[in-house]
Amino acid sequence: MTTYGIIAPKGKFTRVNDDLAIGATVSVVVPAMNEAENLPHVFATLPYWVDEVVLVDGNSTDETVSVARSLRPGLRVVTQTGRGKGNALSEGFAAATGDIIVMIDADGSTDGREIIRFVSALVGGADFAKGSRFSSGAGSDDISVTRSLGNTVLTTLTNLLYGTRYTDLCYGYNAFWSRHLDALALDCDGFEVETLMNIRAAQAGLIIHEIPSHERCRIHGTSNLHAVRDGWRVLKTILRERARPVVTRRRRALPQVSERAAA
Ligand SMILES: Nc1nc2c(ncn2[C@@H]2O[C@H](COP(=O)(O)OP(=O)(O)OP(=O)(O)O)[C@@H](O)[C@H]2O)c(=O)[nH]1
Ligand SMILES: [Mg+2]
Repeated sequence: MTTYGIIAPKGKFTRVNDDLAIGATVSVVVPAMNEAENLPHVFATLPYWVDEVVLVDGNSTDETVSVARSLRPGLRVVTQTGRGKGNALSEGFAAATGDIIVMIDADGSTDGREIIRFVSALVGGADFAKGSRFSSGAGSDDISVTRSLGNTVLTTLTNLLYGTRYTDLCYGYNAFWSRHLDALALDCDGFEVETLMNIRAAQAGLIIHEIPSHERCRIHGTSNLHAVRDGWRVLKTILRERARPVVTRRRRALPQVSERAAA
């Protein structure tokens, strides 16, 4: 058996298959608001080796919580105290206990069978594994022309302002080592949360890998996203973050030999 991951902070290894174990535990955080009909499909795609699933309930008025509990004994349920997907994710991340945190949606658009790609990138050296619907090998059954255009403009602006080379900005499938939660310092409420994560991960000097992902259509129900309202929030986030003082964790360049000799 091959073991990947040089650090096993909690001394636990997660066996992914007969040939592979990783030295880390994996939590999956799922924000859900009225997704009872979709959860059976979503949970069915989760790999058996995931250590913990945290469902963050947005005060659903349907059977989201009871359906989720019946599907997954041992499920952890967090009832969010604020409003919006950003608040839900912040509270879910804070509750998660895994070394690695993966975020997926509860509407059936993100496929749990892709989690291995994200986890592999992290144990292979990335700090932050960022899903993309537009990188090579990726796709979307769901995105409209208007949203695609808006996403392209916002992604390009982010790349120009922050020196990143992202191919996608507003996608809800990402994963990271939980030790970087402080660097992300999430403090937003709405759908701008992925943008904020992507910008702060870059500003903190994290090693970011884009992971090709195929976005599917929401299976049941209607989207909570409003393109204009939420696009505007994303734009404000991109511009506002420029003014924020940043402490990067990028290593300082090694001192010149002469400086070291003089020390
Ligand atoms: N807990 C919680 N979950 C939310 C909230 N808003 C959205 N979500 C969840 O976040 C995920 C993404 O929300 P969607 O409404 O599908 O929005 P989207 O995926 O950005 O947009 P579409 O591409 O149109 O589906 C889903 O699992 C929602 O149930 C909220 O206020 N609280
Ligand atoms: Mg969706």
